[in-house]
Amino acid sequence: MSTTEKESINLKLILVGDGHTGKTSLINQFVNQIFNAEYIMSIGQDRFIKKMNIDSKELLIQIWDTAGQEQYSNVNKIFIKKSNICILVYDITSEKSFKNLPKWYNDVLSVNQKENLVFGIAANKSDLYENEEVNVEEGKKYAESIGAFFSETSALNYNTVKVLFEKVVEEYYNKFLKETINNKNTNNNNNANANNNESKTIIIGQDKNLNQNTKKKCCEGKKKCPSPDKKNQNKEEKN
Ligand SMILES: Nc1nc2c(ncn2[C@@H]2O[C@H](COP(=O)(O)OP(=O)(O)O)[C@@H](O)[C@H]2O)c(=O)[nH]1
Ligand SMILES: [Mg+2]
Repeated sequence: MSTTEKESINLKLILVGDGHTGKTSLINQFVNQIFNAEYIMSIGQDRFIKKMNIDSKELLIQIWDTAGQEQYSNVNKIFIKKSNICILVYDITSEKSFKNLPKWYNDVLSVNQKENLVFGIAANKSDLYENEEVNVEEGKKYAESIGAFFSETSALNYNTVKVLFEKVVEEYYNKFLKETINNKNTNNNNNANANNNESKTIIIGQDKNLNQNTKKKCCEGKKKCPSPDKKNQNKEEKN
């Protein structure tokens, strides 16, 4: 890829879990670096955007907040379906919120069976450890069982929240994007007519098409494509 070419990568991330576990607070801390001790009821979904940089690439993370009491709402389902990353949130002071995680996990899988869906688990309210009802080892064990990244968070503490979001995004990037982007870069480097000022957005979810484009060769997919030198050589041999 040309060094002047701008590239934005859009990723969709959703937080699910029981009400009061701290989903809205985690997002608020990550996006705005603030914590509000009052409970602000989330109505439907709210969408937030956060820019991140990985591998000198700019990622635009769309973060969707959901309302716990609307577990089965169609709106929730639409956003779950579109997401690339899902963070399951429980409150370490509420055993019930932890026990409900498998239900949330299965709900997500029932609408989003994408192979490339990354899961994270936030064991939130870690600052309230005196009132802990769920041992951290239990949380880790469950995360391991579903192949999710596990993180203890406190919505009061930016660093803990940053680690959670960054790790899941990095995991998605390394697993599902890095290779596609590198292939695309090689392809672009070989394209002598590349427009250096082009600005491109990769919409995740269409990356299958993107792969197909990068695979296309000059002979439209024919396996053996003689290089120009070889073609000339053949001509000369005939003459
Ligand atoms: N001590 C503490 N309180 C939190 C934390 N996260 C959220 N809260 C509080 O828990 C309540 C519910 O948080 P909220 O973000 O609205 O939960 P949601 O329903 O999952 O979106 C609010 O009063 C928050 O201030 C946390 O990490 N530590
Ligand atoms: Mg909320």
